[in-house]
Amino acid sequence: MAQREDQLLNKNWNFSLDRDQEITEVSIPHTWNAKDAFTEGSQYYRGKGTYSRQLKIPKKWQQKSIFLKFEGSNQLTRVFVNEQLLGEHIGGYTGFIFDITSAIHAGEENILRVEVDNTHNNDIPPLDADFNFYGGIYRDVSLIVTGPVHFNLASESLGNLLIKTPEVNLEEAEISIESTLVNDAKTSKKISLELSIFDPTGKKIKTLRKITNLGSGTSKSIPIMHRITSPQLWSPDHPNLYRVEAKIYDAKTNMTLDKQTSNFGLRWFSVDAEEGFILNGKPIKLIGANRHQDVTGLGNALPNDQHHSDYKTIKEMGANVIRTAHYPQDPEVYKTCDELGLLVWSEVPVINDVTNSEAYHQNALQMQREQILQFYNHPSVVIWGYMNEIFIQLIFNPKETEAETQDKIQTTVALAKKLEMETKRLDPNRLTVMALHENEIYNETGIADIPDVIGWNLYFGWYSPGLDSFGKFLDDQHSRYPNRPLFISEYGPGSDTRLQTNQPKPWDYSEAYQLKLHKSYINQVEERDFVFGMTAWNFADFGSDIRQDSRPFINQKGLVNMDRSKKDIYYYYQARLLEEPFIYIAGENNETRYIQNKKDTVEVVVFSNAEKVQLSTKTQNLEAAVKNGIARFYMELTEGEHQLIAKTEDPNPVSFTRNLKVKNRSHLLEKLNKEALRVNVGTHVYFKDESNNDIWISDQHYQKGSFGYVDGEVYLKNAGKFQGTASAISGTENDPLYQTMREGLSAYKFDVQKGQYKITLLLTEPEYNVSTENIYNLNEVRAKAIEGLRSFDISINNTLYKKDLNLARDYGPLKAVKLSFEAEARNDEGINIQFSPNAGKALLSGIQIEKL
Ligand code: GCB
Repeated sequence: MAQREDQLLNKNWNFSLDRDQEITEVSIPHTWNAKDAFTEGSQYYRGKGTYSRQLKIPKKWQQKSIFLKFEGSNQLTRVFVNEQLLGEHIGGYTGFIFDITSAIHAGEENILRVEVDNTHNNDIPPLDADFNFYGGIYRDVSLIVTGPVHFNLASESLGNLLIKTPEVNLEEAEISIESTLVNDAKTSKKISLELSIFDPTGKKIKTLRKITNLGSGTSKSIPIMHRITSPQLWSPDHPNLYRVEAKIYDAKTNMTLDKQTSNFGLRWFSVDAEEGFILNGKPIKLIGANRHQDVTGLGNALPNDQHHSDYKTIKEMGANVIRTAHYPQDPEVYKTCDELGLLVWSEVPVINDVTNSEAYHQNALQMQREQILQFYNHPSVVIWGYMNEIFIQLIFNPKETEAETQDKIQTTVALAKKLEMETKRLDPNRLTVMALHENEIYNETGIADIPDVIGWNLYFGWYSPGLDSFGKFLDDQHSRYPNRPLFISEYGPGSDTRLQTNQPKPWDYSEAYQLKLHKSYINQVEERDFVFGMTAWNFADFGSDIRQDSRPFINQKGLVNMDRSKKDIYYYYQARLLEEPFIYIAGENNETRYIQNKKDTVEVVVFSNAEKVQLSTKTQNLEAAVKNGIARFYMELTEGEHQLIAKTEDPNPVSFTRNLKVKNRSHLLEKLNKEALRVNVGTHVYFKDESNNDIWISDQHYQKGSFGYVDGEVYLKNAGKFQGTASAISGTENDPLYQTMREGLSAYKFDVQKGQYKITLLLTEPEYNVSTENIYNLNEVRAKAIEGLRSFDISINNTLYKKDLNLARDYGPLKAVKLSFEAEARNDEGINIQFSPNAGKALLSGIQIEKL
């Protein structure tokens, strides 16, 4: 039977980069930036890569039409067949199909060559953004073979039948199925288009036919209308999917020439500036997450399984919405969201800035057309987005003249209007949106009035101070723009599963601060019906080479890590959002807890959606009420191991078990012959070294009989916003250990018993500007600049161990420096590490003491 053949063409490609011409064999999905985007000291390669392979075309395909389909390739792609250029595609996030029939030799080996270029290009969005623009053919490639009359594949819609559902209600749904047919045969053809419709149970409910004549070399668009009575509606709870099977027959021979299928769903929705989102007549608060498309080790070249499992994880969190920030994602994503029941805001990557070039505007419009036409049929998609924080560059890098500023504003607003019009022209039934950063410019310029709804990316409690400022900001916006439906498109702090504390603060990257912020935001959104939804930034940590943070080159605002291991906050969302009984003891990465005195309690945090929960050990059984998904217990636990069991009550008891190890900080010195003592100096946060599970405990002030700093202060950066430097530290994976420090201290003391000790100091020079600024200066000038930097001597028990330690001069700024010394504690003098400055202030990031 002659029908459509659709084969993946992912295997056996030869690949080389322009940079070195070295040829390797690769499989698609592929990117050349999976490693270098995370490598210290290198910028990831943005240039040209070339893929090639042979393609045997059987003789029997002589009369066929043959196409190459790319689901996504970043970002400028040229396709050659037997050295003939067949097409060029601009933009890295939508699919494209080229008709290669004319260049193919049937019965022979043919050569495919694909050039992909991810060089920065001023005409191609995104110009700038907080994520990596990984280069390569990073989504599936396939070969499609059809009869000479076929659905129009090489178009912006990739041959997608457009299944429109202009009117849906409880009684009936009006559908219109639009397809475009192309006749590549040498003669005109009488053909029959047959559409079969299947209901969500798979039962065929209707067959529609249309007979038409198609002249040679012509194409025709054919809309077919139908009404479905008592529709089985699509919703997050009931993701019912209908299916259309479309076939083209030769009306004379009855031979099938081409065939394709598409799912679709029936639902209606609207949004109200007071009541929020209404789906199938019922209000539904949208809560979910944003999602980027990269994973540890793979860059953006993910297999479909990974896309699927990400969205499954998001659904299992209890989410009902996702935002594909900041670009259209893999077709598998939309399919998965349809099947799982996740509402989707999908957007094109017009981010941070635009240019006024016609080419840039056209490319942005083209991306939006491709996105809409390619993903049109997915009932999950309810919102099309087209700009993200589009004035942020203008705000942070202001123009020199007022005329330039006005010019930028004008071209941006003009592009927004064009994108809005084009979106509505293609799809009047969905909502339009843009995401804004916290600035009045969007109101002042009128750009915020262009789309149907507004998404605010709000980082109160992180980039801007005050968690409560969030609600105030929303109330103010709502009172000034009462008719504007509001969504919180981004919010969240960076967090690092290696960093733990019970006293969370902004910028400490602790999991506890992430919990504090998200809890507060969910509460504030739930108090406001006029906010129709929120999507956390971000589902997962993601690669961004411009980031420093506590894991350099990674944006750490994920609810899960970049390798998809879950952070505590993921489980907190489950407690807030799931309907089935749920319980979880927080602290997957915080299994060792420290007390100071025997009577101190250990805080145990339980997430649950029950009203109250019980927590028991072998000897205790406590109960606590749950508020906002959290029950906090303060338990007296002796030193050693404890098994904790958390339970909800009948009628639906669920339980969770976690083992905790309790240590007493005041016994750590006594135990030095068994275990080294490590302190994360200059911070209230505990740090766990993932390579060996060593814990560097929070810092403390020295008291007789104990250990700690004698004086000095916590090193603060950016007017006190950061504790420590939020810069990447080279030469270590343990950046946070070095980033936080104490400055101006004269001594760090351990009141240890007599004996031989090894003391290891962790140090880094955080003031990177001073010396790098002078890097191109004459050596003499540079040397002078460094000379002026801090220098100090280190003594232990009054013996000089290190003279004139100038970290910038000796190692360079932001370098991990580890110095070890051996010293003796005689009698009961203990170990006293003394710092005396020659210039500037002494500092210390970490300290370890071992008994020899
Ligand atoms: C934003 C941007 C997003 C960034 C995020 C952040 O507002 O839209 O692309 O990654 O902030 O983490 O700073």
